[in-house]
Amino acid sequence: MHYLIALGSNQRHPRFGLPRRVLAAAIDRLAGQDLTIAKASGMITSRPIGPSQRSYANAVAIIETNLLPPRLLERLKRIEAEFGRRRGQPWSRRVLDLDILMWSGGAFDSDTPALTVPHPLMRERSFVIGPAAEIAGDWQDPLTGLTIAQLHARHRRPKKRP
Ligand code: A4P
Ligand code: MG
Repeated sequence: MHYLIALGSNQRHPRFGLPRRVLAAAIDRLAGQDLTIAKASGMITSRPIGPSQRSYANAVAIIETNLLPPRLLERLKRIEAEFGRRRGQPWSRRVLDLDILMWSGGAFDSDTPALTVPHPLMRERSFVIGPAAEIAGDWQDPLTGLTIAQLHARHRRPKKRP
């Protein structure tokens, strides 16, 4: 199975340092016996969406693993916790956020744990779609039928004035 995952950070880590370093360390930490990193995008600095004022470092990665979505989510949450992320307000600043964007199995939805793939906000977020277009342009969004390259092109098109 292939997954596209998103990484974000807008707070430094006491050991790893600045957000970009945090993302690099998270990619290292993800790789293991049952999970390989197939590709990682370049890192971008992005303006924060939501209440937190600090800019984010963002990146995406393609991983290969036999873990099913709920098990992969568990793994991601464990790594977030290890990196010292505190559960608090949603969208608050964070050392590390790991989201599942897409997987090769199509759509996936469950209540326990709460998990929706493709990630519902993925299409609107340039900080996700930009890096994703770099390494997964041909992946197709099962909901809209559009490829990531097409979603990316939509972002770049100037918005029409009302
Ligand atoms: N969940 C459901 N679907 C998924 C999925 N596909 N991947 C559930 C991961 N998790 C999923 O997430 C809340 C719950 O969503 C999880 O327990 C899981 O069961 P969370 O990570 O605990 O909380 P959160 O991070 O506050 O929410 P979320 O939805 O991850 O926040 P977002 O939407 O990621 O927003 N601005 C910039 N520039 N860059 C950023 O990276 N990130 C956020 C966080 C806001 N603004 C940002 C950025
Ligand atoms: Mg998250």
